Amino acid sequence: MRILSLAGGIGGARFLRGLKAAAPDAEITVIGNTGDDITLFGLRVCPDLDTVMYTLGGGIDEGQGWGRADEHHTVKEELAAYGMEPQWFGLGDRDFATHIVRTQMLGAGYPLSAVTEALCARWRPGVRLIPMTDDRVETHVVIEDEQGRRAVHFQEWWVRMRAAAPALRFVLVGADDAKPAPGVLEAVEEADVVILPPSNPVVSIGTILQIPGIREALEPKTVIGVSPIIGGAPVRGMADACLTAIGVETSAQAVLDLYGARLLDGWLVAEEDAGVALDGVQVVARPLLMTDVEATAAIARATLELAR
Ligand code: GDP
Ligand code: FO1
Ligand code: CA
Ligand code: CA
Repeated sequence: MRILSLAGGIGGARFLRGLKAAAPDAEITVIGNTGDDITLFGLRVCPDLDTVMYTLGGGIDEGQGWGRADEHHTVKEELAAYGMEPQWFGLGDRDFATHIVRTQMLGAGYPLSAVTEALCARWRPGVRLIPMTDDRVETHVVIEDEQGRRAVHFQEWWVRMRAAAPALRFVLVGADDAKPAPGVLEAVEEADVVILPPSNPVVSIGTILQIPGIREALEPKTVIGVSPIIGGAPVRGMADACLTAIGVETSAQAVLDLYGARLLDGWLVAEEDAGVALDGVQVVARPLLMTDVEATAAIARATLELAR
């Protein structure tokens, strides 16, 4: 069986670990979000691609959910000693090596998809991980606070401000001219089932769907989504701040309505959200907490059953 999944960072990566356990013989392709990407100290950092790669490859800091296990921060401390900014983004020494390899390859002319494949040759994530696009796109956030109205990089809003400044809107800079990375549309075409994992519906899944051609390619496929919102709140992170910014309520029903019946064929909600419904979409209520790999595999099995 060929399974295609979109993915953001932590939510997507954890779901994929369960999916691999649930479907060990499946060929899994993952389209990763690159809207979170940022250039720091001259290095290109791709947080969501790395979170998927490290989580599935066994290198993730499990407690934190992003970055490397057994990490040290000597380089960060030394940069800070020079007064280098920003100091609000925590890059570890082991993680730095990934960004150095990536930046060197990008500088030599390799597209991000080829760079990601090269990095995955080390991590062997057990899935084919493709960035949504090789073109440079970045999510910026229009905010308004004491300093007035301005746009900041998504990471500055998310990490430095902890999403405290209300977002007026998100802009995926570069999206209009971006093309799906090589292999993306082919993987969609060949997929027996497409999964939208419980990733952020706005700045992870919503971002991937904004790359021209991807949403249109997905619509005719069998697409099953897993709600990242349980009982009116995100399980972790600040997805509520993102949903509010685009005028969508933080509920499993509202995210279902946002994705819509043109895209979705099935929607998994938590048991406390039973009753959520939309014409043309089959809704099933199941335990949706990814507490461990076995619980997550059960969620993944439920998505595959819904697809049948
Ligand atoms: P990020 O890029 O690291 O923010 O990760 P994603 O976009 O892939 O996923 C973030 C979303 O995962 C958040 O909105 C959470 O609500 C959701 N999430 C995290 N853990 C769980 C869980 O155990 N169950 C469900 N259903 N959603 C979860
Ligand atoms: N998230 C944080 O909250 N603080 C950080 O300092 C931070 C550093 C970081 C470094 C590398 C990386 O791959 C991810 C990192 N993240 C950090 C997570 C990252 O900001 C994610 O994009 C967000 O969790 C939203 O998806
Ligand atoms: Ca992310
Ligand atoms: Ca469909």
